Amino acid sequence: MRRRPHASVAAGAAVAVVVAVGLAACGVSTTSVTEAEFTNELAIPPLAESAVNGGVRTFDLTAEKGATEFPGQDGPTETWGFNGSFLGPTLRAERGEKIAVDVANDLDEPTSVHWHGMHLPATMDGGPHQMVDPGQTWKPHWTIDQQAATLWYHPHPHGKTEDHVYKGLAGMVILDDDASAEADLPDEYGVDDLPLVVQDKSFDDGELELSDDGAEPGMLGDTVMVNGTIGGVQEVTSEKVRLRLLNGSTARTYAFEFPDRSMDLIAGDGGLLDEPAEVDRLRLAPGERAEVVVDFTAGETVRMRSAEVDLGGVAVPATMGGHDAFDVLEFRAAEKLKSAPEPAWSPSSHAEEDALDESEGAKTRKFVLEEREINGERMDMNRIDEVAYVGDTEVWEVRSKQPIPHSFHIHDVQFEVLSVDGETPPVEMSGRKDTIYLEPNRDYRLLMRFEDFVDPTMPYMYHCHMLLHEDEGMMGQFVVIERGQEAEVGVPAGHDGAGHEH
Ligand SMILES: [Cu+2]
Repeated sequence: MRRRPHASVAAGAAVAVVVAVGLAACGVSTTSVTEAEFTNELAIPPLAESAVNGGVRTFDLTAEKGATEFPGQDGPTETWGFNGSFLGPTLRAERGEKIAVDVANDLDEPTSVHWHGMHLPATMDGGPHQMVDPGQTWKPHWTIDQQAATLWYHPHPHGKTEDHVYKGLAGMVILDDDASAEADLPDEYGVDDLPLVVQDKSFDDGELELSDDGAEPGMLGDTVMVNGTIGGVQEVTSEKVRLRLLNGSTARTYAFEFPDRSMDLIAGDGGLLDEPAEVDRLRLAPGERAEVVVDFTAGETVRMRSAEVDLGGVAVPATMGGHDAFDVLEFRAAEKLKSAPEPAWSPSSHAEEDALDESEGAKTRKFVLEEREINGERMDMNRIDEVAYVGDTEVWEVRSKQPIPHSFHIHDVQFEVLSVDGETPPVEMSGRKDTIYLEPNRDYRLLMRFEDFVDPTMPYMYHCHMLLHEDEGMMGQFVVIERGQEAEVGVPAGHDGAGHEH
C-alpha cells in the first residue's frame, strides 16, 4: 500500500511531535534487520565486455527478467537484471573515451537507463524522457569528460523507478583518469578494489516484496545484501583494500563502519578528494557513493557493519531505519598479505579546468522539499522548472522542511557542497558530489557549473533519490540553453516519454 505522508504540512518541533504521535497511533512498526549468516562468497559483478570500433567503446546492456536463488530464502525469486538475472555488469571507461551503450529492453514494460553521476547530453541521460519500449534498443553515446569516479546506472521511468531498481536493475560504472591511473591506491578489480552495491530487501514466500508499511522513507527491508549476496564473505589478500560503496537501496540510509578501525575516505560520488581523510563512520543515503581504503591484518576475520544512523532532526528515527544496526559484509584475511602503500595521489591534469569558483556564481536558486513537492510543485513531464545558461556557475540552496529523510540528486553536474547551515561541510561531503543526504531544516549550498550540452527542449532532472518520493513526484526538470534561446524552451508535445506519464 502506498500512503501519503500525513500530519506534516509544516516543519518544526511541534509538528515533529504530532508526526511522532501520529505514527505511533497508527501502529507503524519499528523496522529491524535480520542478522545474516556470513557463509556465502561475495558475488563480484563482472566487468562489462566492450568492443572498440571507430574509436567508440561500445557496451551492451539488456534489461531482462530472471530468477535468482538467495541463500536462506524460499526461492527461486523472480528478479530483474542487466545481462543476467540480478543487477548488472560494471561498466569501465577512461576520461576522454567515446563510449556508446546499446540498451535493449527484454522486459514486458517500458524502462530507461540513467547514468547516475555522468556529465553528458540530456538526450543521452536516460531519464524519464528516454524510455525504451519492450523489444526496442536505445543507443546513447557520449564522451567521458569528468574525473575518475564510481558512478552507477539504473532505470528512471517516471512513477516506476522504485519498482525497477528494487527488482534488481542497477549496476556500477567506474571511470578512470590520469590521476587514478597513477595513484597509490588498490586497483585490482574484485581482488583489492571491490565494487559493493548495498541494498535492502524484503522477502515474502521467496518473492521480493515492495511494501513500505507506512515508513516515511519508503520500504525498509529486513534483509541486507551486497552485490546480491546475503551474508557475504570476501577473502582479503592485501593489507589495504579499496571499497567502492554504492547505496543502491530504494530508501535506507546506512552508517558504514568497522568495529575496531577507521577507514581512509578517498573519494565521494564524483571523484577523488584532495587527500585521504580518516573517518570512523560513513553515512550514505540512497544514490550516494564513497570510496574508502581499509587496513587488514593477516589471519583476521572482521565485519563491516551499518551502525545506528544519525538522520538529523527526523521524527521517530526508529520508523526510518535510524535505530537499525547490523553486519553487512565479512572479510577474511589470508595468513600472508601483500603489502600496500599508503593511499596517495596527485591532482589530475584536468584539475584546473574542473575547478569551480564561487565568486563566478551567476545566480542562486532556492529549492524547498516538502510534501513530495519541490518548491510547491510535483513533477510534470511537460513543465520545465528551471532554465540555466551554458557556461554559468550557480549556487543551489536546498532545504528539506519536513522531519523525514530525503536525498537530493542533480543530473548532469558534479557539485561542491559549499556549506551546511553556513558552516564548512563535514569531510564526507568534501569532493565532488551528485547526491546528498538532506537533514531536515538545514540549508545546503551547492556550487555547480553547466559546462555544455545546450538543449532547450530536453530537460535534466533534479529529485529526491528516495525512490518512493521520486515516484510520487518529488522531482523537477531543468534545461541548459544559450542566452537568446529562452523562447525555445519547452518539452515538445508528443515526443517519446511524455506518453508514459501515469
Ligand atoms: Cu525524499
